[in-house]
Amino acid sequence: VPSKNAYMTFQEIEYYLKHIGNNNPRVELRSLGKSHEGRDIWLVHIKPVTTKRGAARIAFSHMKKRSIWIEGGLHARERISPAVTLLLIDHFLNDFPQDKPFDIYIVPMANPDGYVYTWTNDRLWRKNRRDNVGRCDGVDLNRNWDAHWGVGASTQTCSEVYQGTSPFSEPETKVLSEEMTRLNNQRKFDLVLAIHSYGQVLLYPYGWTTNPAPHTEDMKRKGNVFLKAAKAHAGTVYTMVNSAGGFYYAAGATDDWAKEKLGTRYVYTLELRDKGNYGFTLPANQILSTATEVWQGLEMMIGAIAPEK
Ligand code: 0X9
Ligand code: ZN
Repeated sequence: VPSKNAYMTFQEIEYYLKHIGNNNPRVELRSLGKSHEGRDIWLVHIKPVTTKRGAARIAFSHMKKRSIWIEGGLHARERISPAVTLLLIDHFLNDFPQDKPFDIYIVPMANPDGYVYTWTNDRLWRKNRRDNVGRCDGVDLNRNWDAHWGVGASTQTCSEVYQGTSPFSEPETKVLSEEMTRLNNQRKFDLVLAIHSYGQVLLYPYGWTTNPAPHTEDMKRKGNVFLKAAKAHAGTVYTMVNSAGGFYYAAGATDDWAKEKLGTRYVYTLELRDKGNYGFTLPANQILSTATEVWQGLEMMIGAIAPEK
């Protein structure tokens, strides 16, 4: 079980991932490729299985299959994101009804170099560790996706929202997008969720324009299911807004790319706790309750999404 009361180092996270990859037959652990500094970008695939036999087993194999993609840790300093994402793996394995065939794809640590850097050098580092031509290092990986790249982002290497030299210039976004494309071609994702912090906000696309994205009403309806179920655990209030309208304009993010290029119906960026009191340095004693409320919200939301055609 991943740590519930302390933030794990990258080494500890890798150790844990390899452990579940080796010990759980439902888990397939794969490296999608290497980060700029050569660390693995791990994908956890939780496969659908049923313990049912006979006719029920055959029925299971004929049911409409679902797939979900969850990205954590794209921004280095948002330490609660990988912490929660790792605990979600545990919930999917232990608390998720196995009566429907779901493929769950989880990347708990999308920016390992940045994460390590927050432990060794700068706790509030956001970007990856690209060695830029120019004064400062790092590219904002949530401005580097090939979706209206260049809107609401910076061309200055020293900026916190530096977009990089071209869409998918960074190995991290490149390997993530390639795997997402490959899987989405096999079977369209039902839900793509990018987990960030902070603000307690569930954002729906687009971030590059206030023009409504396809299926906006559906996203809002299912988003409300999340908010309500998440609040039930510890009373934490999450709100829901459109990225560009209620937050700020920013393109080149995972969510807009999934919406536009993959055509995913349900796409969200979730900003976890808190609302600014601790901000990115959320105390570790809030990991467990944050993960629990997110799980409860997510479980209900998936339940609401799944019956649809
Ligand atoms: O700015 C971001 O990348 C996200 N917020 S954060 O504070 N975690 O950095 C929000 C991204 C929302 N989506 C789009 N703007 N497309
Ligand atoms: Zn973020």
